[in-house]
Amino acid sequence: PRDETTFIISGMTCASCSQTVEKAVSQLEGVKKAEVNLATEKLNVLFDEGVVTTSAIIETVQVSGYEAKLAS
Ligand code: 9UX
Repeated sequence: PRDETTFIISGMTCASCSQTVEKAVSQLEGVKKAEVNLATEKLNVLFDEGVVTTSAIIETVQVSGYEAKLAS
């Protein structure tokens, strides 16, 4: 089953930051698509909820050096 979730990311100040976040999350098993909007500080992720969890995604962002939380 697929799910799509938006996260709010803080700490990104340049385009390279957003690429780091995108790449790290994209490489997680179960993630189909990860897209960062630097201007809105949002990360949109399409993933298989049977394989990866939102907390694993948040953790990956944190390990990359940024803060993440669920939007809404
Ligand atoms: Mo450039 Mo973004 O050092 O942290 S990657 S500002």
